[in-house]
Amino acid sequence: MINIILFGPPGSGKGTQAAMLKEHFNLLHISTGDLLRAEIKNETTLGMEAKKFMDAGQLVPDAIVINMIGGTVDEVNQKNKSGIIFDGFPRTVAQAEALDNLLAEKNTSIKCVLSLVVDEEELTKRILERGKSSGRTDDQDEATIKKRVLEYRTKTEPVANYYAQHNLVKEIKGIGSISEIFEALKNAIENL
Ligand code: B4P
Repeated sequence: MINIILFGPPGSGKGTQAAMLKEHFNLLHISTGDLLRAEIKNETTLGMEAKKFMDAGQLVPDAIVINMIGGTVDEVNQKNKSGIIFDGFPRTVAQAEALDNLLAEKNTSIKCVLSLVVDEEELTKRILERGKSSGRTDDQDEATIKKRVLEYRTKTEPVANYYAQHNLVKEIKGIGSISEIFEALKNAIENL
């Protein structure tokens, strides 16, 4: 199985690129951001709890996210996919450890972490632009975006160090056209 983590700060293009890569490589796309937004839309207890954190630009607690991801991994066989592309997960070292355990139970593992590199000025610009039409409250003001980037620097960047110990991280320039970045990611996966 080709299991890949698409890694990077908020607004770096993880969701955009994962949608294209899943088609090209027949992968199951697991986006914790999308799963959480679906829970909010359906007004579930989990969604209502997660919303408080998301609106404040904070990460949702690990227990909620890890619990939510459990069953989704099984869909890879049910849907006859070649592997999984994780988008926006794991975002903490505790989530990375939980994912490793979950995959080990299925006799598989992460093959590569593709890390999109984008500077903060560009991230803020992209997220504010998306906020004009996305309806996402976490996209609409600069203070919340700054908080999200700070959460990334303090809690999520250590995840890259966790996987770097096993030599799994490859950095990809995340600035340029969407198709240029797709080509770079596609080549990296083909070279695995
Ligand atoms: P996510 O839904 O994961 O989203 P994101 O970080 O905002 O964006 P992404 O990197 O996917 O950017 P996109 O492609 O959309 O997270 C939202 C929130 O959910 C988090 O803040 C957190 O609260 C919570 N959450 C999610 N997962 C969690 C977890 N595991 N643990 C705890 N909490 C969790 O691109 C952004 C914009 O840029 C788009 O408008 C796009 O069109 C544009 N764009 C993309 N590529 C571009 C390019 N090359 N050039 C110009 N614009 C580009």
